[in-house]
Amino acid sequence: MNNSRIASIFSQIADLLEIQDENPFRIRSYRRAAQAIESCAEDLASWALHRGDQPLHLPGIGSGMSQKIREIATEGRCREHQDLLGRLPSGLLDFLRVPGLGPRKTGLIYRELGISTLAQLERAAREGKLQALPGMGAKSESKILRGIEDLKKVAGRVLWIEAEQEIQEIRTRMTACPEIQTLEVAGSFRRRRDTVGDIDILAIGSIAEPVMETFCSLPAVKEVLARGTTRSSIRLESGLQVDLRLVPPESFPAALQYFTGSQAHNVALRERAKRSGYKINEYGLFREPEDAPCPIAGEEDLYRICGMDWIPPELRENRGELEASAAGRLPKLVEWQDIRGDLHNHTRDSDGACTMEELALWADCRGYEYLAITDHSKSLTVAHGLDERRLLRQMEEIDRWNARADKPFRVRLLKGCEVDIKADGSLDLDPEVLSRLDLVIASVHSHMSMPRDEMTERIVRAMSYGCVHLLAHPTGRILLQREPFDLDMEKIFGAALRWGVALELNAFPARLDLDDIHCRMAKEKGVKVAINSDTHAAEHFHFLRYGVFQARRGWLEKGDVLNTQSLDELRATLRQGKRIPAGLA
Ligand code: DGT
Ligand code: CA
Ligand code: CA
Ligand code: ZN
Repeated sequence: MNNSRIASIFSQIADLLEIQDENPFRIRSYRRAAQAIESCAEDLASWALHRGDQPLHLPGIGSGMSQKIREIATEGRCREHQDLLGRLPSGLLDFLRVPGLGPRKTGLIYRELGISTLAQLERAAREGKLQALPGMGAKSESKILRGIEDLKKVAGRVLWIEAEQEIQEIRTRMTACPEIQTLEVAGSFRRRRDTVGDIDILAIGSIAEPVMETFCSLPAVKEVLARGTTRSSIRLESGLQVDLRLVPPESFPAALQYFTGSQAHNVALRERAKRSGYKINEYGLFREPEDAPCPIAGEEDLYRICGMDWIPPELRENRGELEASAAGRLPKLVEWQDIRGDLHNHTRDSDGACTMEELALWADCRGYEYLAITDHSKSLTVAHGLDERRLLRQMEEIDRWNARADKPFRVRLLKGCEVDIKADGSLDLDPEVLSRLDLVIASVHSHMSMPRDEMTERIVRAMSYGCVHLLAHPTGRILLQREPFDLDMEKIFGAALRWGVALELNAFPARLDLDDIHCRMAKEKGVKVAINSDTHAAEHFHFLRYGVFQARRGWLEKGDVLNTQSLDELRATLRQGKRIPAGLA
C-alpha cells in the first residue's frame, strides 16, 4: 500500500460524497487530505505500522483522517469508503472516467434520470436527455458523447505501471510456492507497451495442482475464469485478466518467445525460420521436414537459427527489427544508467511538493550531474505559476545555491521554466527574461481541442521564439483518458529542427508523450529527445524509468537523448540550439 493508493481512496471518498451532493466542506477536506498524502515524502504505510501513535504533521490531516490512513495502511480498506461504495451503483464510478463529467454532474444525472451504467448514459446522451438537465447544455452533452467514444476505444486496458503493481504482488506470492521453479511475465508487459490488455505469465513447475491452487486463490482474485493443469485464467478485483501457463522446462524458451509477441513479430519470425528449414511454435524449435525437436537453451537460439541476433522485447513489433537484426544493425538501446540529469521538475514555488533543496538532494541520490528547475508560468494560476518577478527571484536563488561552497548537495542546478504556450502561440512570459535562463521548456496546458492546422501553427509559433529549448509533453495525451492533440507531427519535427528545439518524452506513466512511433520519427529526423520525469513530488523521480522503456520502444540510443549528455555537452547543445537560423535573423 503506497501513498498514491491511499490518496486515491481518499479522493474516491470525495467523489462518492460529491455524487451524493453531501456537505461541500467535508468533500473539500477529503480532497485536501488526498493531495497532502500524494505529496507526502514519508511512506505512510510504514508510519502506520511503526509510529502510528505519533501525530502526522501533514496539512489538512487531523486525528480523524490519520485514523483512516492507519486503517487503510493496515487493512487495505476503510469502513467509510466501503459504506459509500455500498450505497451507490458501482457503474457510477465509470462515469467519472468520462472526460467532461465530474462527480457533481454524475450525481445530477443519477438522481434525475436514474441511470447508472455507461450504456444507459450513452443512450440518454443520444436521445438528448442530458441537455435538458439544469446546468447542462447541448455542448456538454456532445462532449460527454465524445468522451464515451474515447473510453470505449481503450476499454479493458490499464497503464503499464498498474500492471506492474499487480505483478509485484503476484510474483511475491507465486514464487513463495515451492513447486514453482521459474516465473516470467511475457506479453505486452514484457515489451513495455504503455498500456497492457492482459497479463501473460509463464512458469516452470513440477506439479500443477498446488501451483494452480496458489494462483487461483491469490488475494486480488475476483473471479476464476478457467482452471486447468497447464493453463488458468483469473480476473483481479481491478478488472485486469491474468493468464498463467505452466510449461515443461524444455519448452520454456520457445514459450517465452511466443507469448512475448507481438503477434506480428512472431508471424514474421516464423516465416524466416521456415526459410531456414525450421519450424517454431510455443513448444519449441523443430527441424523440417522430419519435425525433429532441436534442444534450445534460450531465446537467443531461436533468433540465431534464423541468422539473427537476439532482439530486445521492446522492439518486437515487426517494425523493421527483424531486418535490422539480420543485417547486424540493431540499435544499442538507451538505458537508464545513461541518463545524467532531469530537465523538467517543479518546486513548491508552483505546484510541486518539494523545495529546491529537497529536489537537489533527491537528484544527488540518483547520481545526477544536473537538475533543471522548471516551474510553471503565470497564466497557469491553478498551479500558482510564476510571473517575471518571481522567476527572476528564483533565478537568483539558484545562482546563490550553485555558488555556495558549503551546499549540502553536489548536483548542478539549472535555471529553467515551463512556460505556457498561449492560445495564439505566444509565450506566457517575456522572451527577454526567458532568454536569461539555462533552459526554457514550452508546453500547452489550455485550449486543447483546437483543429489540426491551428494547433500545429500555435506550437510552431511558440518554438520559433529564439529562446525555447524544449517542447514538453508535445501531444498532450493522457493515456486511457485524453486523446492527443490533433497535430501535424511532420511540421512539428520540421520546426524543431529549424529552431533547434528538442522534444520531450514525458515519463509520467499516464503521459509517456512522445509515444514510441514519434520517438522513432525524432531519431530519423535528427531531433533530440529529452526524457524527463516532470517531478512534482519526490516519488516522481523514478518515473524516469518508464520514459526510458518507451524511448527503447522508439529505438532511441544514448546519442539520441539530450539528457545523456554531460553538463558541458548539454550547455553547448542548448547554446547552439539557440542560434537563429541563417536568413531568418
Ligand atoms: P495485450 O494483452 O493486448 O496488451 O497484448 P499482448 O501482446 O500481450 O497480446 P495477448 O495477451 O493477446 O497475447 C500474448 C502474446 O501471445 C502475443 O503477443 C503473441 C502471442 N499470441 C497470442 N495469440 C496468438 C496467435 O493467434 N498467433 C500468434 N502468432 N501469436 C499469438
Ligand atoms: Ca497480454
Ligand atoms: Ca493474454
Ligand atoms: Zn510540467
